Amino acid sequence: MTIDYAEKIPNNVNLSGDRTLQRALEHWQPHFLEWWQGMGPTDFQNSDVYLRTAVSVDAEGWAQYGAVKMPDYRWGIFLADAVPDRRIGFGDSMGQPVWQQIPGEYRSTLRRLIVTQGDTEPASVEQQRLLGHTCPSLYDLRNLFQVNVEEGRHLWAMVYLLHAYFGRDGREEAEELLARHSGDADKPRILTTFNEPVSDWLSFYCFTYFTDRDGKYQLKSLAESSFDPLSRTCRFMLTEEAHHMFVGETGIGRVVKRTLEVMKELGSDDPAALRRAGVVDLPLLQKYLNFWCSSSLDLFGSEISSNAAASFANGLKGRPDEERYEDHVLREAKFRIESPDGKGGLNTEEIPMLNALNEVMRESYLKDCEIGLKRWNRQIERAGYDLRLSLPSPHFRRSIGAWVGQPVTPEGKIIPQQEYARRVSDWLPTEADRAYVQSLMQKVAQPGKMAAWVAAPDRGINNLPVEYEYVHLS
Ligand code: BYC
Ligand code: FE
Ligand code: FE
Repeated sequence: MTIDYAEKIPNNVNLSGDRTLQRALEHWQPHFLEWWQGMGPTDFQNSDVYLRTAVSVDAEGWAQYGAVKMPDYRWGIFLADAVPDRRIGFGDSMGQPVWQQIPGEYRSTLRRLIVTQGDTEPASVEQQRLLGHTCPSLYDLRNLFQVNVEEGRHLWAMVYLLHAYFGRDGREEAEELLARHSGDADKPRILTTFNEPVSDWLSFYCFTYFTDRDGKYQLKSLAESSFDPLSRTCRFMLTEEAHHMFVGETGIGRVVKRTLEVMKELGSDDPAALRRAGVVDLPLLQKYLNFWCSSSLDLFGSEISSNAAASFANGLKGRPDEERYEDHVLREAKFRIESPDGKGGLNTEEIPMLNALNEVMRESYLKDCEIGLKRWNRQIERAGYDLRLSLPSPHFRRSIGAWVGQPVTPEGKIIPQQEYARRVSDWLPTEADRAYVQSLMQKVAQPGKMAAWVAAPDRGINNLPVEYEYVHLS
């Protein structure tokens, strides 16, 4: 189904047929644009950026590429095509027809899920707003802006649901999505990771690798929802999400590649020598991986969660790729879970699977995270070095759930608090590490040129050469 671009708000939901909704969204639109100008990428608003814009929701040929000034980006409302006779795929009402309207008893829970999802999208744009000034290349600058405009569109996607299905409450929530700000002392964003600054490009690559991947998993689980408009909205958002994670995976891969080149030139893997040479030594990269992975693991919520149990049983939020599983009701299933006993040991308990669904999802997320690690480690192995990058244990540095404040190593070993305090600077970026990374962040803006700490990508965007002028600065 193609998208109607003639309308003020591009859409494929026949907005012109629903005057009330159209008016509500047209009222919100200038607030969004004000937010974009005030809280979105600083400067660059008059630059021509080679962006992709969704023009259809068909899996093939859904996007069009061309030079666009960001404020002119056609943000709009696009739902994946309806699946005829779609049935509820999990929970206690499995097999019944999906809902086109929200059952009254689930209204507040669904609103909370949609608001939480919606809150992350503009939060990420705010976190990344200064990065343009230190871009390592025009290719990267374009990718940053591509991610930013699409997160802006994901906000539109959730605002559409709030306006269309939640009446006045929904309109108020939509305004609040523009009023909370990442890192704000009084009105912060809802979830932890979205209040962390993303002030250098190494963090940006890690964020798009780990945090956008949480987005993938949460969107997949909401795509299973019995509330069909939510499902269709999330299914289309997932099409855009793949590129965000691509930016992260290839970004980190390019950092590794460049560091290995310099290691070879110097004939050394000494971090001090590598820092003098102006690249990211691999132990430093490992600290950034530890930081962003552990932060993103918090986004799955507590290991034991009655919210997750109720959302699943009621058909609001499923597991990612629900069809992979055999049991879709989970009234009998159990899950063994480990928690710290407070004395340096572990408690193992068996809990109802329904209550463990956040943990189940976190586990599948971590498996997905391994894919990039394998690629980067292959690069290191081929270069003849023994070091291997790894993911931290899900018990390391948690700020949500059973492991909060526990002294656990990245390998998952519980150690005495004092030892933890002594060794934590080996595992997480220190002030000095961050200052060093910041010192590498110098803007490179000639077509085809790359900053010295990152290798060029293997190929450009949409079959264009890497040297293409992806952003025409004005
Ligand atoms: N930070 O039972 P619990 C994306 C709260 S990323 C702060 O443990 P539950 C994107 C929780 O809200 C995807 N608070 O967890 C990526 C609850 O509070 P209330 C975002 C947290 O409810 C990059 C209390 O703790 N989408 O799209 O089962 C760029 C107890 O909750 C945190 C979604 O998250 C935290 N980390 O699950 C751009 C999907 N964790 O209600 C975009 C929608 C938990 O008692 N959200 N809490 O006040 C959800 O499905 C669930 O809200 C969560 C939490 C998975 C986040
Ligand atoms: Fe998003
Ligand atoms: Fe994303």
